[in-house]
Amino acid sequence: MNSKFLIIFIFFYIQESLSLASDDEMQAQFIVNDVSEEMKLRMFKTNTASWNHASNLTDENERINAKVQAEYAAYVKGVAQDLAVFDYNSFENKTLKRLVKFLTNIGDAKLSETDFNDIQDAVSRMQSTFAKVKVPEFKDRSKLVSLEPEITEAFAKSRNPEELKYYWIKWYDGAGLPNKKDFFKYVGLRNKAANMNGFKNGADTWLDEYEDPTFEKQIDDIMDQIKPLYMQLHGYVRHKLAEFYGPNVVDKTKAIPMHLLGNVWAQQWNIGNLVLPYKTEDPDIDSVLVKKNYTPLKMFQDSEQFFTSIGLSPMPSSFWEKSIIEKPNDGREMVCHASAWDFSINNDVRIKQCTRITFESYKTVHHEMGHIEYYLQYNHLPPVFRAGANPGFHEAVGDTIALSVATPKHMHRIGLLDEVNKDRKSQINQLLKMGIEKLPFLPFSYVFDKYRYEVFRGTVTSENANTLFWDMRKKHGGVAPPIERTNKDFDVTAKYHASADVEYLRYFVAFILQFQFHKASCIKAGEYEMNNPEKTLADCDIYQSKEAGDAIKKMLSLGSSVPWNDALEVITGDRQLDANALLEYFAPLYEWLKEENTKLNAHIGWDD
Ligand code: X8Z
Ligand code: ZN
Repeated sequence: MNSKFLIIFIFFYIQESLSLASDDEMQAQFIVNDVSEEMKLRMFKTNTASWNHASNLTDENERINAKVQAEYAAYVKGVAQDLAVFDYNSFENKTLKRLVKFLTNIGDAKLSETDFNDIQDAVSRMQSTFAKVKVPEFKDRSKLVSLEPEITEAFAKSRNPEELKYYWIKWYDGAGLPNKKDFFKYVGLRNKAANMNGFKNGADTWLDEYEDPTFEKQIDDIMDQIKPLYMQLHGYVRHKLAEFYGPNVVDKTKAIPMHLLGNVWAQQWNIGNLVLPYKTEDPDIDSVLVKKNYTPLKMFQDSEQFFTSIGLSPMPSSFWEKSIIEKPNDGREMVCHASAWDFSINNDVRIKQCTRITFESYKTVHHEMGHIEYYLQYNHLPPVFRAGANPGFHEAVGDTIALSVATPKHMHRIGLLDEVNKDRKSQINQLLKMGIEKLPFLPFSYVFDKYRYEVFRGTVTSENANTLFWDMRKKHGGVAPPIERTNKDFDVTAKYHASADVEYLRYFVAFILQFQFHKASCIKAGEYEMNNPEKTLADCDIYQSKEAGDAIKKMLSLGSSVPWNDALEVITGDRQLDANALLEYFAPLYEWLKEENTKLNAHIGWDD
């Protein structure tokens, strides 16, 4: 084609594509562009107010934060009203359609000003109450201790059932009942906002983020799929605990008393030294970290080093200046629960974490840095698309990296282990450590939101709230509180995410997804081959693999601009959440547990 014809062709082509965009679409696009710029500045302001409050819980900071959040909500509401005139479903441009859909689905901002302020106040009060709980120390009752670090450490280290029971009761009493009134107030207002946005209730608002009407059913199916493996692990752990504590503390056929599982909520069991089947030469990583003089800073530098080794971004210098990586020692109250923040402009990203020198905390550092990498990879997108493909994606990134970090191969590479023992005993021990970290979390996270769905849906009421919570924890997880809890108690808000209004299904999704991401990255890194005992999922370390890093980067840089199935396909080739990668990872453990439980004559399941 000669150049004159080419120019005429291009001219007609442009005319044609322009005519495809209706006037409505052009107008909507104009508003959206404008909003994107303004929103970034406003987000910086609201996130700054939240950060100032969360890192210093004073009344003054709470007041300022509430005011700034209300201003932002009014702005978002105005934008949604301007865009409400368009029927975005008729838009040809898919991206624009998605942008307008997100900008008009505005959650609590839809409420009246009074209701908005009320729900904000209720959540803010719950979060502060949770963060400020202090309880008398077990040994010296004149001294007060907090969840982080003292109570967390007692659960991880103490093997005195009386001490554990004492802290359990003090903690749940302190962070539970005082928040009950605000919790139900918040539930009522969230349902009201849900109705105003066209949803049946708050449960549907949360589930909407997964953009698939069958999602709840898919989660139920995954629970069923992993149940046989979980039951074997549960039976084995209970048997070992019964041997250690004796029949007066642990009954070999009933739900496990949860205070013995190494974690305040028994969500991830931190009792490796009690249940590891084999005595080996492998050292305990907690003590290695201490011996090697690890500091919180060194942990964060290690994590950054891993991410950059696969070609992801280093932390900007402001990250190191503005993050809070240790619990401040100046008497101020702070939300210690770890979090990662995106201030939306100037590459300002930060982590706030009360880091301890333990392997558990080391893995949380990677978890948090995974959030930061997501922020950095999608910051070219308009602000409404700066989110995980679904909430579970955001939670899975750092955990995927931590799966590599936790391999003996990697720990040897970075000097945490002097040698790697490849014998079967070390391998089973390693899989069991991973098993008690990952598998109990599935029924825990499943129940945590199933329960809150039932609250939003009205089946759980203020009258039956507490017994139903523990009934569900027992039914799905086989764990029980150390003493009988009644409806005079209220225990769900003793977990951060219930007091702080954080949806929790995201973590269930992340615990399945991270194995899908791990498998896909391991294949790309040449570290995994099906049926090759030299290249298993449990052994794979994607450190320094640019191929794996590129695939992860591609997925992260999409943010929420496309449905999550598309983002998943980019890295794994799958379009669905799928527990098979997790089951494959743990397959040798499953076989071992079945054999061992038969030998031990361990009971499987739990009686009522
Ligand atoms: O809350 C978190 C992170 C912050 S997004 C520390 N996690 C859940 C929890 O602590 O309950 C990570 C795993 C589950
Ligand atoms: Zn997280």
